[in-house]
Amino acid sequence: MKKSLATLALYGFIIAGINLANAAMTIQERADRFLELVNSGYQAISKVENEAQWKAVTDVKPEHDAAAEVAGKARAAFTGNPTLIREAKDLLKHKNSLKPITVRQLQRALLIAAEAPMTKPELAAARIEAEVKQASLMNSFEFKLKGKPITPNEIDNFLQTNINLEARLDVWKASKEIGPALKPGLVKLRELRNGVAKELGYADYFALQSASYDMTTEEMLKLQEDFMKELRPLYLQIHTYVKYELAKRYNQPVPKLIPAHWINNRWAQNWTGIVPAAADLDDRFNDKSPEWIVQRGEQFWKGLGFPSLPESFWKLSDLYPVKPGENRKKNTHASCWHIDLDKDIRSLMSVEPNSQWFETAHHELGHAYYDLSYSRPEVPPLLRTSANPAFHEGIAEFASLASWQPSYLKSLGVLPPQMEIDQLQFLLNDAIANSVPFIYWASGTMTHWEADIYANNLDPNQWNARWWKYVREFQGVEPPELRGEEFCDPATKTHINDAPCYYFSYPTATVIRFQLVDYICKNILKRPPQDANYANSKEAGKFLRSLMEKGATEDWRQLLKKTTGEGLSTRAMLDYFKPLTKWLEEQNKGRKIGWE
Ligand code: X8Z
Ligand code: ZN
Repeated sequence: MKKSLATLALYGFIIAGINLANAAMTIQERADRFLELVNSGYQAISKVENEAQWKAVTDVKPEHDAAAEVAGKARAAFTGNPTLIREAKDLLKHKNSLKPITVRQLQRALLIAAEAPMTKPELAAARIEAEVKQASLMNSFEFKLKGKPITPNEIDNFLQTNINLEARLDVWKASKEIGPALKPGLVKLRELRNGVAKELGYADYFALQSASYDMTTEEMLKLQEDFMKELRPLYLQIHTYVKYELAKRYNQPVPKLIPAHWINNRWAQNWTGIVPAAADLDDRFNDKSPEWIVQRGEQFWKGLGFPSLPESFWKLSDLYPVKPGENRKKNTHASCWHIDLDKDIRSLMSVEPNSQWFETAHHELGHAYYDLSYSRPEVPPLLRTSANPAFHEGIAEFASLASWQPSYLKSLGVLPPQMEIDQLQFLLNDAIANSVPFIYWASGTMTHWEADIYANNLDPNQWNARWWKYVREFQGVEPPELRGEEFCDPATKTHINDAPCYYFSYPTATVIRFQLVDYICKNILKRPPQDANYANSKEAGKFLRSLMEKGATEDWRQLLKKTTGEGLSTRAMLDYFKPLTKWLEEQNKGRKIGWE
C-alpha cells in the first residue's frame, strides 16, 4: 500500500517533534522515563515468573516445570531485551550527569539482563530450560537407605542423634547418592551459565556474581581468603578440640583429619552436637509444635518493632514437611520468596520441632522482614533487594544467632528460667556449631570449588578430586572412604545446583552479622555481645530497620560504614570469640594443633 503525500508529511512532522522533544529532554529525564517503564515491567514479570517457580518447587510435576520454563522465558524476553540492554548501557555513558540512584538502577538492570541476555536468544533459552530441569531433578530426588526411601529431614535427624559409625556411614553415603544424578546437568549448566555471563562482557559466571558486590573474581577470592587467614588460629584450636571430643565419642584413635561421617552435618558445614550444654537443647523442642517454631520467628521480629507478617504469608507459604500419604514432592531446603516485590512474601520450609528448624525459621523470617522493609515507594522495584547479597544473609543470620542466646531461650521457656548457664560453653557452641568451621566450608571449599569450575573451567573428570582436596585443605575433614569421579559430591549441596556462585555471601554474612551484634550490644543494649537478648528491644529494631529499609539504594560499603561505623571486618567476630582462646588452649595443651 502506498502512503499519500499528506500522510508522509504528517509523519515527518511527528518525527521532527519527537526528536525535538528528545533533544530538549535532559539525560536524567530520559533515564527516568526509561526506568519507570523498566521498573514496572520488571515487577510485573517477576511476579509471573516467581508464581510459576513457586509452584514448580512446591509441587514438582512436568506441567509445573513447563509453566516455570515458559515464565522464565517470558521474563527474559523483558529483562534481557536487547533494546533495554542498549539503552541502559547508553545511559550509563552519561553516568556523571545522572543521580546515583539512577545509576544504581541502570547497573542493576544490566546485572539482571546478564542472567539471560536476549542478544543471544538460543543461549538464554537453553539456560532457562537446563535450570528448570536441574531443579526438578533435584527437588524430586528420592533418597534411599538400603532400598527404602529416607527424607532429608530423616537423614539430618539420624546424623544428629545416632553414634554408631557404621550406620552413620550408610546414611552419609545415602545422602550423596543424588550427586551422580545431578552431574550431567551441572556440566551443561556450567557452560550455559558461563555463556550468558560472557555475553554481557563478564569473564565467566563467577565474575558476574562477584559484580553484584562491585568486585572482581580476584577481589572476592582475596576477601574470602582473608577471612580464613584471620580466623585460622581459632579454627585450628577448635578443629583439634573437636577431633579429640569425637574420637572419645566414637571410641576411636584420634585422627589427623576428621572423617566426614563423624560430623552431624552432611557437608561438615556446621558442627553441632559437640558441646553438651547446648547439644541437649534439641530435646527441649520436643513438646513444641512446628507452628510454634515458625511463630517464634515472627515474634522475634515483632518484638524488635517490626509489623506482623501479611496474612498472605501464612496462607501461601509452604512451611511443613509433606504429610505422609500426600503424593507431592517439594524442595526441602529452606528459602524465602519475594513473589511480587511487594507484600506477597512466602517461605518454603519443612519445619519440625527441633533446634535446627527453630534457628532456620528465625533465619528465613529475617529474609521476609528485610523484603518487607524495603518494599516501599521510595525504593524502586529494581532495588528491592539487599545492598549486596551478604546483607540479606547477614540479617537472616543475625536472627539465627540470636535464637541461640540462652537468655532469649529462657524468656521463651525453652530453657528453665532458673537454669544455671555456663556462658563459656554456649559461646563454644556458637563458635563450633554456627560460625567458625562454617567459614572454612563456605569461604574455603564452596567458594574455591565454584571458582575452579566457572572461572578456571576445571575438567569434569577432576571435579570430585578437587572437591575433596579442598575439604581436606580448608576444613581439615576427609571422606570416610575413597570418593572417585563416579561420584559428584559437590552436587549434593543445593546451592551448587540452584544458587551458583552465591555461597560466598554466607561467610561474608557471618562476618557482617558479628559487626551488627557488636554495634547493637555496645551502643544500644549495653551488654556483652556474648550474652545479649535482643527480644523486645525496639531500639535494636530501629537500628536494623535503618539498614534494611534502604534496600539496594546505597553502596554497600558506605551503608555498612554509616550504620556500624566500620568497614567489612572480622574484628567483631574475633572479639566475640576471644574469651574462648585461653580455654581452648588449655584443653588442647600437649596436643598437636591442626592437621599439617
Ligand atoms: O541456605 C541457607 C538458608 C537459606 S538462605 C537456610 N543457609 C546456608 C546453607 O544451608 O547451606 C543458611 C546458612 C548456610
Ligand atoms: Zn538465607
